[in-house]
Amino acid sequence: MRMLVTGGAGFIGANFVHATVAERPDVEITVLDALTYAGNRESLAPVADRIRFVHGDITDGPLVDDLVRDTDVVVHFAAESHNDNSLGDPWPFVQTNLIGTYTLLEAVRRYDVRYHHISTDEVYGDLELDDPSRFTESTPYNPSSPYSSTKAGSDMLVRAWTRSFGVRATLSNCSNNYGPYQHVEKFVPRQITNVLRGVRPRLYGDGRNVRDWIHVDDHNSAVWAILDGGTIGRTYLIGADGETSNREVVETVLELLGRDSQDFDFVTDRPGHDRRYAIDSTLLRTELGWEPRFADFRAGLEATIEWYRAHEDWWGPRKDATEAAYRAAGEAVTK
Ligand code: NAD
Ligand code: TDX
Repeated sequence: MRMLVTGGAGFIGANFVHATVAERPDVEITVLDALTYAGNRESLAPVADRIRFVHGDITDGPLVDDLVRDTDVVVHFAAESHNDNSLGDPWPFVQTNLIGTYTLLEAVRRYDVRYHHISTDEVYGDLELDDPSRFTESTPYNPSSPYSSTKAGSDMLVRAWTRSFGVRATLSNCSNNYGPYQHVEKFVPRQITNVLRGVRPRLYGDGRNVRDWIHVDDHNSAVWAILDGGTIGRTYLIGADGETSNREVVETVLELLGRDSQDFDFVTDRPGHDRRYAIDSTLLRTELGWEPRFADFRAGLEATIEWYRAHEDWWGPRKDATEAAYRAAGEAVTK
C-alpha cells in the first residue's frame, strides 16, 4: 500500500509514521510536510531510511496532484494546530486548515484515492464542568477559536466532498494528545520542560479547565482501526476516558519530578478558553473493537517526562523562542 502522510514531521504525524514503519512493513510511506515552526525533520530521523520525505505545502495544487496521483491512501494530519497562535494570527489557520484540506480533497477526488481526515474534539465547542454529557458523533458543531473553527470548516468540506462527489473518506475527532515529539508550546511538554529548566509551570485562568487526555499511540492505533475497518463517510470520535483538570496535570508533573506539587503560577487566561472537553468513544469501540493501551494517565505522563528528560537536544533549541512568544503575547503571572 502506498500512503501519503501530510504533516508527518509534526507531533502526531511523526508518531504515526514511526508506528506504521514498525508495525506495517508493507506500507510505503511518503511524508509531505512544509516544515513550519511546528515541523521537525529530526522527529523522523529514526525512520529516515524507511520513508520518502517531500518538503512542500499542502496548498500547492500541482505538487499535491503529483503526489496523490501515485498513492493509494492519504492520511491528513497537517494543520496549524495551536489555539494560542490562532488568536494572535488566524490567517495561517485559514490557509492551511481550509485551503490545504480543499486542495487535498480535490486531488483525492480526481484520482479516487482513499482519504482519512484527522480532526479534533474542539469542533464541538465546550462543556460545563458539571455537565454529565460527553461529545458524541451527533453533537452539533460549535467551535470557539480560529483554530477550532477552521478545523470544523475542514471537516465540513470532507463531508460535502464525500456526499456530493463520492470521495472515499473517513473522519476522526480526537481529544488532547500527549507523548513524545510534542512541540514545547503545548501544555504538557511546556510544563515538563519548564520544571526541567527550574521554571514554575503556568496555569491559565483558574486551572480548573478539563481536557480528556489520550496517549498519541492510542490515537494512532485508532486511526489504523479506522483505515482497516471504518465505514466510508463515517465520523469516529477517539478518546480514552482521560478527563483531568489542568491543575491536576501540573501537580502530577511536579510530583513526578520530585518537586512541591503547589510550586506553580496562575497566568493570564486564554481569551475564549474552552472549559471542558469529554469524548464518548463508544462507536469506535463497539464497531471497530478499538481499546486504548495507555489506560493509566499517570504512567503515560511519567514515560513522557522521561522522554523529554532524555531528549533536550530535540526540544532545547525551540524552548527559548516559544517562551519569548508567550511573553510577547502578554502572558503575565496573576497569582
Ligand atoms: P503539529 O503542529 O505538531 O504538526 C503539524 C505539522 O503539519 C507540522 O509538521 C507542520 O510543519 C505541518 N504543516 C503545517 N502547515 C502545513 C502546510 N501548509 N503544508 C504541509 N505541512 C504543514 O500538530 P499535531 O499536534 O501533530 O496535530 C496533527 C493533527 O491532529 C492536526 O490536524 C490537529 O488538528 C489534529 N489533532 C491534534 C490534537 C492534539 O492534541 N495535538 C488532538 C486532536 C486532533
Ligand atoms: O501554558 C499553558 N497553560 C495552560 O493552562 C498552556 C500552553 C495551556 N494551558 C491550558 C489551556 C488548555 O486548557 O492547558 C490546556 C491544554 O492546552 P493546549 O496544549 O494548548 O491544548 P488545547 O488548546 O486543549 O488544544 C489541543 O487539543 C486539541 C491541541 O493543541 C489541538 O491541536 C487539539 O485539536
